[in-house]
Amino acid sequence: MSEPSEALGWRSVGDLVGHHPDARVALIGAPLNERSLTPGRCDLGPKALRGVLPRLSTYDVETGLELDIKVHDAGDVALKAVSPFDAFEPVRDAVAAQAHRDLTILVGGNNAITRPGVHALGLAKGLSSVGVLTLDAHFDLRDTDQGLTNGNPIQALLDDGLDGHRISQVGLAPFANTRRAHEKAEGSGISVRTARECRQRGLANVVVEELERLSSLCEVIYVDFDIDVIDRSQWPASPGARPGGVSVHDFFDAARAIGACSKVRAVDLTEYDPSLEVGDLGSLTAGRWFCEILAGVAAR
Ligand SMILES: [Mn+2]
Repeated sequence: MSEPSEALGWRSVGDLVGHHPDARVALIGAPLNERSLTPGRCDLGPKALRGVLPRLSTYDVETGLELDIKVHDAGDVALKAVSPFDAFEPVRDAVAAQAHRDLTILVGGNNAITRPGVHALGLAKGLSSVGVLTLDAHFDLRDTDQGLTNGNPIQALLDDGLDGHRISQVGLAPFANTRRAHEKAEGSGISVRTARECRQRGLANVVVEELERLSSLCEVIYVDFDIDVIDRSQWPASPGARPGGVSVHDFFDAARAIGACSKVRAVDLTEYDPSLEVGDLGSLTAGRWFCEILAGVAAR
């Protein structure tokens, strides 16, 4: 049996994305690939995400939802051979240019796009108005003295003055982080939720608790989906994913809950490397993530 497609007359999520200046949601590609700790091709992520959308229907058989949210495609930020340091302003400004919408979806690229994305939300009322939630197997709290990489966006944000109490980190994996990073996180007030806790209590439950906590402290929330939080068997297309990560089912539920939170004004998808793709698993997972985010926005 073949998969349905546009050619068979189905309305796809790809049909929702285009030049729609008045849309509630914007899509921006941020193909940043420099200074990844494990060299790869995260720059291919935006193209792969856009390319899979025609294979996704707008209809959710589980809830009866018909996705009808237009998405303004703001294109890609030009980041070829650009360092995370030099990417800061163009990524920040690209996100800020869409910040009047309900939500901006920033598709990486490596995790170094998160810092400028957060700063974009802080331009209006300062960094202290912004909360940050990460779904990530890693703390991303490596030192910044050797420069910005995909391993230190959260450390860089702390250095910028973001109060750790306004940061929630969900999905931390064992034997993938250092004691030093853990102690830094706890010492700076970051709320730390491990992969085991997410498995035992439900990732979406943990995420909703953290969204509520951040909502009480912040005016707007930025969410970083470092896709290596997903179990490697279900998500091979990222250098950092490990066995024992969260399940895709839980990841999708969490994405919908995050999309539904009206304080969430920008989300990113990072560390998706299509060159590691196995059987379209990565692109279809990224595409479903996009659908779940939109389904959440539809429920606002
Ligand atoms: Mn990360």
